Amino acid sequence: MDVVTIGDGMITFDPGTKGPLRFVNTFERKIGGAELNVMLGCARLGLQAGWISRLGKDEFGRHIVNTVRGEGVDISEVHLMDGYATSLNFKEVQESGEGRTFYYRVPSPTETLTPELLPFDYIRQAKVLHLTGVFCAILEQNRAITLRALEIAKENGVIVSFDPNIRLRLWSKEEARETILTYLPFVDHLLVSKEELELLCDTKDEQEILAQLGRFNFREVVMKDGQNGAFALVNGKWLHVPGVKVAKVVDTVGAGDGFDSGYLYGLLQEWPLVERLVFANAIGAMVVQVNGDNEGLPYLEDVENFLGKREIIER
Ligand code: KDG
Repeated sequence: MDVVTIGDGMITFDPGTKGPLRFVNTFERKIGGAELNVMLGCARLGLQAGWISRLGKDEFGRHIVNTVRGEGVDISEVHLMDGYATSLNFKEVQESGEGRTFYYRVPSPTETLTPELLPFDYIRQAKVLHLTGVFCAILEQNRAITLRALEIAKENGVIVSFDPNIRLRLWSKEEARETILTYLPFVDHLLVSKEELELLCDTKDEQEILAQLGRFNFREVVMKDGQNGAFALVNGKWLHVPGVKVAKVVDTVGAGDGFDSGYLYGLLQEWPLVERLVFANAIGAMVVQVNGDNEGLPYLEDVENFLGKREIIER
């Protein structure tokens, strides 16, 4: 495996109309989940991606597994659990375009995972372990699983990338900070947003943030900044790699996951930092032009085409 992850997967219901959810009568059924999105992105780029998960043994669990398998993600460590319902996520879109998310994880089937049940060899043989803050936010017991996975990776020379992906609908700022700070000593590549960095460091002061980051042993810290692109910490200073402006932003959900998949692809090709960030920015820009959490994740040739490196003749 090039990259493996651990996370919940969910059915995402997109409303057919705008406005309060109680008046929405039709929904489109899609799939989502931060870690799952990253693996879909990696698989579309041609990486061998593996997903460790637990879903309900129900029609929705089967649908997710079939879709993910069809996309080429390894699902040998995804199990459908008797007596559990697959997690759901209903989206509400207000007239202004602002959205709200309603999670139904009652509880998440990942509740059946324990540190002892983690597939040791599966993690050990991977080149990269990619984890995010969503998995540890949804269930308190998942925090020990995350820690165990990080230990396995470190003990076996697996590169660790981590995206805090802080969802304040899932946990408080304090809980997120306290938990994620215990993971950072294991992290090689931190893929974070500016807001998350400020939350984790509990300050907006740039110098203080740099000082706090300096206490860890990161190989790379990458700060994602949406349409503005990304920043990487090089010799104590932020190096800016501008993003790609898109004519129309349709849906920003999943853009960060797309960015992560591009970054991981570049990392595994051993590309220089700037090339990695240009590629990752391009994927973020492509994802926001399509509705859905993962529908806009491109194939490799699509990114090359987007970046003007390859011409695709459409007709
Ligand atoms: O990053 C996008 C994800 O957040 C989305 O696909 C689903 O909200 C989600 C979650 O909790 O993983």
